[in-house]
Amino acid sequence: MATLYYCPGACSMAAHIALEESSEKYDSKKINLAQGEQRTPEYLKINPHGRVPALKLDNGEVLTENTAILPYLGKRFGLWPNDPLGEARALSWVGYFASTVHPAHGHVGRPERYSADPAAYPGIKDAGLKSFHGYLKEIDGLYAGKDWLLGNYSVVDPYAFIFYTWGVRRELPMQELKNYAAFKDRMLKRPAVQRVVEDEKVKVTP
Ligand SMILES: N[C@@H](CCC(=O)N[C@@H](CS)C(=O)NCC(=O)O)C(=O)O
Repeated sequence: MATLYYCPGACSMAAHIALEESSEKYDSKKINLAQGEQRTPEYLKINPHGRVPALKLDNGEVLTENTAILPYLGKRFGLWPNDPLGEARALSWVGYFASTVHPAHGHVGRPERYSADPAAYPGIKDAGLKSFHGYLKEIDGLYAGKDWLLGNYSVVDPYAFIFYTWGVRRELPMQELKNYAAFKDRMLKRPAVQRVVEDEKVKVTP
């Protein structure tokens, strides 16, 4: 049985939703990031990067990074396009979310990674929040006229859903993003998403 290492409300939520969407049994282990559990020797043996998500497979091998875990789960559970161009489009969004949108938010939550000078933190956080908000507006535009980013529901959608909840957490005016808010409501109609939101106690509205 696969085991997901995750933290409530973190970017591991997309993999959590994908697993919950499947009919397969899986195990899950909470890693308390606020208490630094990701840096314990025990967890670093699982994921030497000291981050969630990590997915231990049935054969004991561990996959790390959303860019690997989400396509893997998507292909396993029919939540991934199966034509070459569709797959390239999916990878394009997963890459963009992981390498651009998520790091913008990282500036808000972890300014110490970007400067040794605490006096610089407010400026880093402010710039990160502005960039992050700009990316959320872009995602809002992506969902105009569509239920799901790639046409059919795929692992890319739970990934986009996470950033909506982070916008709520940062008190950004998320209701102004009409397409994104409607997408969030569609996500919340899915029983798998409801179970994960309940388990992770995620705030989805301002
Ligand atoms: N590139 C990684 C980033 C993972 C990541 O930064 N996860 C955050 C939670 S959203 C984390 O584990 N943070 C703990 C820390 O920074 O110490 C991925 O996309 O999987």
